[in-house]
This record gives sequence, structure tokens and C-alpha cells, in this order.
Amino acid sequence: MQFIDRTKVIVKAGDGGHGKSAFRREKFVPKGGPAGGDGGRGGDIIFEVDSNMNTLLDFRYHRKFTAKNGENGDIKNQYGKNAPACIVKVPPGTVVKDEQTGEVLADLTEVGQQAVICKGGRGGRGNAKFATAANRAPTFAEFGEPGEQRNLILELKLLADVGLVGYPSVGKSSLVASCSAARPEIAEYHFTTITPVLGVVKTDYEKSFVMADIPGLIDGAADGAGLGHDFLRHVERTKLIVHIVDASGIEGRDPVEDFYKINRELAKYSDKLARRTQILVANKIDLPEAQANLPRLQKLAEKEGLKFFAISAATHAGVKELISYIGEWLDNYVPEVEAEDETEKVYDENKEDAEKITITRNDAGDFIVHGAALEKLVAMTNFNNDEALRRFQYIWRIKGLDEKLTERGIKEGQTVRIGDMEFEYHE
Ligand SMILES: Nc1nc2c(ncn2[C@@H]2O[C@H](COP(=O)(O)OP(=O)(O)OP(=O)(O)O)[C@@H](O)[C@H]2O)c(=O)[nH]1
Ligand SMILES: [Mg+2]
Repeated sequence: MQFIDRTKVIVKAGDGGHGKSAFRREKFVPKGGPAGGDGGRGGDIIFEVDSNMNTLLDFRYHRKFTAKNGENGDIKNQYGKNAPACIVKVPPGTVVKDEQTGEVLADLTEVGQQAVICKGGRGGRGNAKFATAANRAPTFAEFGEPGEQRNLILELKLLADVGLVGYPSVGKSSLVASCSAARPEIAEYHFTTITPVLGVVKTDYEKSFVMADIPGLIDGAADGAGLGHDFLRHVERTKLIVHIVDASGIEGRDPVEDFYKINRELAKYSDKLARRTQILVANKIDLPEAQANLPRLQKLAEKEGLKFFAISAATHAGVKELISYIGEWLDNYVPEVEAEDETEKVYDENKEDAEKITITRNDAGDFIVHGAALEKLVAMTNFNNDEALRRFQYIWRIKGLDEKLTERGIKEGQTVRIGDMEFEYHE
């Protein structure tokens, strides 16, 4: 599955400056030689990869790029100045094609990479260049060469920055529709969305991010129930999870319970997903039924250490604040340094084994928790950092460790060991 952003632009390189036809006028020289200078080069059109861009959205507003013409040549053999190139910035991954021929002109992947897409015209030669033995005083000069012009198609494979998760009908598609140009289907029946839709959300001048609307998840989604399973893969590649709940609970479900159920599915699917930063969004606050649930949801967010927003995708209340928070969050985002591919492979092969948790006791009576994924998490968590600690506690809860330890008969103050870490158990 591929999402491709596509847009058309017209580019025109600068024309060369005209050559000059002129003659020297010197004292006591009745007829000086030809002295018209050459015109300067027209500016090229150069595409350049800019790491700050991640969509082609800006080209919807700015479609035509023209480089400056070269200056004309002048008398006394003065050359016209070359015009500077017009630099067109594009996000990494942009493919530039000629619209007429379909030919790929450039595949721009590396930050800072440049490609000349249209060459500026050569400057016209001044008459001085045309002097020959036979014609020592040519009066003609060349015009500048016209700059190339092209109609282009720009294509960009999109990767979503933000993934929306939540039960069916909580309003994921409605949110995407309310803040982007994407038009996902919206309806009151479940599983309206059956394939992911990407929306490009503009946060600011020149800034935007990509939000993935995926089908609703249900209990057992990680095991393949419902439509969500295939799409968890896509959420796995996102930087931030926006977890949407229906604050009105009009479908007879409880949004607080829903939150935990969905998170259990994410944790079941992969550890990586469980560790991803989430924000909690309570939707449908325009409905009176939502009022009763809001304080509970707020408490839930506090307890789990999650940023909380109350919105209405229908009236757009709170949507702007949510979007600008996400935009800022992404601006400050630093990717995890682990080599993604390697860890993915490990999980695909030994996923079940890695996720399995067993508890044993040592001679001192300490509780030893075994589990590859959990031990790895402990090794990778900086317990001096509050946010990291909160995330760890959260996963601890999701994995039901308290219940498992209680089953084994743990008492207040006893020691729990995971990998190299020692924890003191408190209810
Ligand atoms: N009153 C109210 N209704 C909303 C709001 N947001 C969404 N809805 C309604 O809720 C229903 C489901 O909305 P969708 O956006 O399709 O929900 P979804 O989460 O994408 O659902 P799936 O694609 O099935 O997973 C539709 O009838 C929407 O009109 C809201 O803020 N207020
Ligand atoms: Mg939907």
C-alpha cells in the first residue's frame, strides 16, 4: 500500500541576456572596433531537498517558478551578469517527472541533494565576438537563448507522522476531514473506513504533517479480529499516536474502558507500539452526554501521564489547539536511535516468546520477572527521566504485572527484579 501525494508545477529557467552591438569611440580613432559585450546566463531551476518539508502541500499555493533572466551585455565589452538560480525546495523522497514524456528527471532523497531541472539560457554574444578578418566591424549581436520551460509532476510517497487509533465510530475520519483536505468516508455505522486515508494537515506557514486515519480497532484486533490488524503495521511507523475516544458514550460503551482495551490491543501487537507516545482526545463534546465523562477522562489522562484534549470534530471545537500541539510536538521529535529494521525482525520471528512473561522466586524470596521484551524495555528506560518512568509504569499496568505478582502472593515492600533493575513493590 502506498500513499502518493502528487502535484503539478510549471518551471521556467531564465533567458540569457542579449549580446550588445557597440563600437569603441576613442579620441583620434575615427572608427573604433566592435565592443559589444555578451549577455549573462539565465538562472537555472534547481530543486533542492529540504529536511524541514514533509509534504507537497506548499505547491498547491505556489505552482509557478521562474528564474531571472541574464543581464544584457553592454558597451565597452561589458558582459551582462549571470542570473542566480531559482532554488525550489522539496521534501526528501520527491520524484520529479516531466509531464509530457513521463520521464523521471530527478529522484531526490538525500537532504541537501540538488538537481538542475531546467537550464538557464546562454547569454547572447556581443558583436565583438563576431569580428573576423573579412568583417572587422560586425554590427550584429546575438539575443540570449531562451531558458528551458517544463511542466512537471512532483510525486512524494507519504509516511504518516501521526496515527489515529480508537474504536469504530469514535470520529477518527471526522477529525481527519475537519483538519485536512482529505475526504475520508464518514458514517454512523461501524467500519466505515476500510482502508487507511492519509490527510495532510497544515499547522503553520510552510509546516505540515501527515495524519493516518485507520479503520477502527476492536477487542482482538491484534489477533486479527476486525479490520484493524493489517493497519497496526502502519501505526507502528508513526511518531505519535492520537488515541480518540467517544466522550459521549452514546454507543453504550464506556470511553475509559475503551481506552484500556485499545491499549491492550496495541501492547499485544507490539512492544514498540505500546511504548509510542500517545495523546488522549475526547471527541463529540458537542453532545450533552459527553459532559458526564469529561472529568473521568481528564483524570485518566492525568493518571497515565498523557496530554489531553477535548474536541468536537463536528463543530471543530478544540481542533485547532490539538493540531498546533501536535505540530509543536513533531517539531521537537527526536527519533529513537534503535535500528528499526532489526528490532522488527526480532519481533516477527520470536514475537510470542519475547512477549511471554514468567515470574520465579530466588532464595532471598525476591520476585524475578522474566520476559525478553520487558527486560529489553527495562534496559532501555532512563529511570531518571519522569516521562520515561511514566511510560514504564504505564506498560507495567498494561501488561498486568500487578495482577501477576499478586497471584504469586507478593506483599507490600517486597523486591521485584527485572533484568538488572530492582524495584520495591507498593500497591
Ligand atoms: N455529534 C458528533 N458526532 C460526531 C463527531 N465526530 C464524529 N461524529 C459522528 O460519528 C459517526 C462516526 O464518525 P466517523 O468519523 O466515521 O468515525 P470513525 O472513527 O472514522 O469510524 P470507523 O471508520 O468506523 O472506525 C458519524 O456519524 C459522525 O458524523 C462529533 O464531534 N460530534
Ligand atoms: Mg473512519
